[in-house]
Amino acid sequence: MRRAIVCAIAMSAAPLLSGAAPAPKVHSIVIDKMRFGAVPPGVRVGDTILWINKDLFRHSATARNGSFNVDLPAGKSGRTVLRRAGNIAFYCIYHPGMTGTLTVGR
Ligand SMILES: [Cu+2]
Repeated sequence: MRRAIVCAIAMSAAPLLSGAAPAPKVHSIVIDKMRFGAVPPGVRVGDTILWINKDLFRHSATARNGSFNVDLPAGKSGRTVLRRAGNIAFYCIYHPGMTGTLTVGR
């Protein structure tokens, strides 16, 4: 019982002690004129990608490794929370010529 209490205290204090961990960020990638816009630098695990579709067409943001698949009707936006580090190639399932690569750091 005592051990459980100590453990709970240690866990609750952990975020205060690990001051180096940055807060998650939201990065935007704009889709316009049948292209994915610039992929932002400095994307890390835990961050969110906000996909903004400015086109009059439906698009998707679909990871080739299956880690996300966001449907993006015309003029709409959608979000992906990144859970794994690495290079993630993505494309649009409706227009396979639309491609990009996200680099996700730890
Ligand atoms: Cu598309």
